[in-house]
Amino acid sequence: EVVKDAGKVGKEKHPRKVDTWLNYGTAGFRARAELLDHVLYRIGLLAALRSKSKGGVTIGVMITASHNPECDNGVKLVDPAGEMLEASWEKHAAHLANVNDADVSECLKSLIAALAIDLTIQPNIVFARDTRPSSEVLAQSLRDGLDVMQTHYTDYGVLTTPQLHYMVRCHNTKGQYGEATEDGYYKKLSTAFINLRGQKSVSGHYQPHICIDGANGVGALKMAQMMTYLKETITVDVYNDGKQGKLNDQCGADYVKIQQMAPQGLTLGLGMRCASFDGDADRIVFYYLDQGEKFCLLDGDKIATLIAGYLKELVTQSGLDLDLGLVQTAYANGSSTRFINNKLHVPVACVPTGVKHLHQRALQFDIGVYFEANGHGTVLFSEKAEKKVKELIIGTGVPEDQRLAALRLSAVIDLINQTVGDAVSDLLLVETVLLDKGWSIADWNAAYTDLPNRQLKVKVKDRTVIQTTDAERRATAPAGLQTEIDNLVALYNEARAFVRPSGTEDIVRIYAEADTRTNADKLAYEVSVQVY
Ligand code: 16G
Ligand code: ZN
Repeated sequence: EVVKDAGKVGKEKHPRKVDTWLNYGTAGFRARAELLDHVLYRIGLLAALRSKSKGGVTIGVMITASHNPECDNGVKLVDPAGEMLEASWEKHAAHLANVNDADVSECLKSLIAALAIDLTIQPNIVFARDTRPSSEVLAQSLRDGLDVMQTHYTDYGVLTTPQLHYMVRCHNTKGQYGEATEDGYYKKLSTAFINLRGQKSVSGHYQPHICIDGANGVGALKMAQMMTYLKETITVDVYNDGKQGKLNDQCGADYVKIQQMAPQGLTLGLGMRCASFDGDADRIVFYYLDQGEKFCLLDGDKIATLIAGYLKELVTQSGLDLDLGLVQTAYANGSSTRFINNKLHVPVACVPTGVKHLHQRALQFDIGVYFEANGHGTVLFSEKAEKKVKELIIGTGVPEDQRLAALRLSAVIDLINQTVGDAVSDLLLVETVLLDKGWSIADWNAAYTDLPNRQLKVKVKDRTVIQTTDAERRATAPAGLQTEIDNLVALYNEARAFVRPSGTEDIVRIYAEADTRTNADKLAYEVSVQVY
């Protein structure tokens, strides 16, 4: 019955008006908002099945297109522990989203049969949306799908993506991870943060003041809310708060990272320490002007090294036997990888682009730090790590400095959003480390010097002809391309370059780094010519 209704309601209220094939890509479905009405409806149906297939645990749905322009939108499913949808379900999602209206019921039926889903199980869903004008209407389409499937759901309204991931995890751990409300989220993070600041007074070069570019999105709103919980610990000025500018327009973390310059709407002056969020606040990058007024960017690699270095010190002080590792992608600056290997002595793994790949790999360490250079990242603490930290805190005869280190580790566990990268949570952790070290942003930046780098994108007829291996660092097709790249790279010092098809846009991306700005730019251009 339900399945039949699903097809009927879809046809009547949410027909598929286009025949563009939409893919469940690296970060779910993403397209121009007007193409997504039927997709949201059908995702409602699929989310219900996903929850049923997991015995009725809570599944999340987030409506956002992150750093994409305001006219785009998107949707992704969040699995029970707050992680990305299991890869095998991506093709089910794509199939259901793209069949003709007449075939929706059939598609559902075959999924139910193939996956042996028990239809009597009550599905549970939580969902939220970003601030895009189109998000509200799309949320209604989603609700229609959930209603047809007689789903029990909580609509959180406007949230950041990481807040929604947090809610999913809270629901499925019976409050152990935190309280499944916005207030619960702010309280959990702010308590840990205030606790970590403890009696420490501001010293050295650290200044407890930061300017945030909110990308004219949800992050600006939620950061302002978080501020009301932070007491007198730090002061934050929020720019690009959405009152004037357009979402992600000449601002936000993606813009700042790619353009390597300050966003519109925030006039960067000497002595200012700034950070940009992206449109759904799951990425953050930092920047400032040095004494020569040169723009300096501290991206995901810099954040990763700061945090990994700090955690390594705490683990060492605690005396705990825990293996700490860091996960990066091909985009990680060569200098950062060298620094991690040679100075931090922390093992580094490299995986293909996309949070799901980094997250999976980070789970293999006792403490896994992962960051994409674009500013998306977090820290994962294994059950073993959390248990050992707890035991040390309550243990008898534990030397005071070891116990203190364990207490700090325990607060970091609460401060970091372990479900996914979270700009607000990452910001608070960075503030914690800088205070502890008495560092200015310039002190932090001095750890190593980034190699100049350039990213380009090229529109090609068919981007799928480019295939890669070795975590996207080498091309296996078309034939001869990698040899050309190798020959070009060999002409420069400290150089590296790769090409890969984008997982979110119909383009090919090129990355190059080399000893000088001019050489990085030149190499990127020369490689791009090979791709045409
Ligand atoms: C998505 C990914 C991000 C990745 C980017 C690459 C998630 C939540 N987000 O935004 O991690 O860096 O795609 O895009 O997985 P690209 O394939 O177009 O370069
Ligand atoms: Zn994002």
